[in-house]
Amino acid sequence: MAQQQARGAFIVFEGADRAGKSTQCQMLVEHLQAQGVAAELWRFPDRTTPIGKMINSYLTSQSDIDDAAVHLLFSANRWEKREELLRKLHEGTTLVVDRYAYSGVAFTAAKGLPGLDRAWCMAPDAGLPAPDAVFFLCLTVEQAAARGGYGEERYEKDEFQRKVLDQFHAMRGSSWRVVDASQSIDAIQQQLREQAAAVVARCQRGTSPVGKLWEGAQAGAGAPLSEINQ
Ligand code: DGP
Repeated sequence: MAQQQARGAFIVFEGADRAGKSTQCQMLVEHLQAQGVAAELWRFPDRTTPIGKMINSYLTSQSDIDDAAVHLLFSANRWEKREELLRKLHEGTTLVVDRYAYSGVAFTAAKGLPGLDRAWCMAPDAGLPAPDAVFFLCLTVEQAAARGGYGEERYEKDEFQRKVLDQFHAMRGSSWRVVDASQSIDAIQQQLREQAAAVVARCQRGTSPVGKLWEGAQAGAGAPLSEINQ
């Protein structure tokens, strides 16, 4: 069997709004860098690109975009970063990514609109690079609300967040590591560092090529799209 090259790890953080993803991502990247691991923090949506600017305008309610169309924009925002993402991984840089296609599926499927079921939501992201691990920061809507409630953006409402959480849980696959986000920041970070170290080491050994969404056990425990529908 041909020897794979050592590469960076692709680690995605997911969770509902206010679970602490951004704080934990930042801390993890700083920790990895301090350990001598080349690491970068990315986030989706990337609001800096032309597509990302349209998404930002939608999220901040400056514009209304059809639900199917905006779903495709979020996905396009990931596709437009695909080449750079793969290049970085193959150059040996570990990417810690704040949200990815799982948010894409969860937030649109949670709308419960006719025709936009989970299978439809998953289709545009099929073939994107699959993360080596998904760190899911698990927090109930009540716990999130106790942190000071949600902000002003379009999706930041209790009832909707509850539906988003249900969608996330339905997508949990074998690459997911669920972390109780109600613990202290340091306790959560400690667990994430241990998990990340194992993933980074595996990718450095060069035995694990970058997978593709939604192949294998990346989502829905590997169930075919037809079985994940709804
Ligand atoms: P953030 O910048 O992480 O706070 O995300 C902004 C909001 O956009 C947040 O409510 C989650 C939502 N979101 C993130 N990714 C997607 C996506 O791919 N599709 C949809 N519909 N919403 C998303």
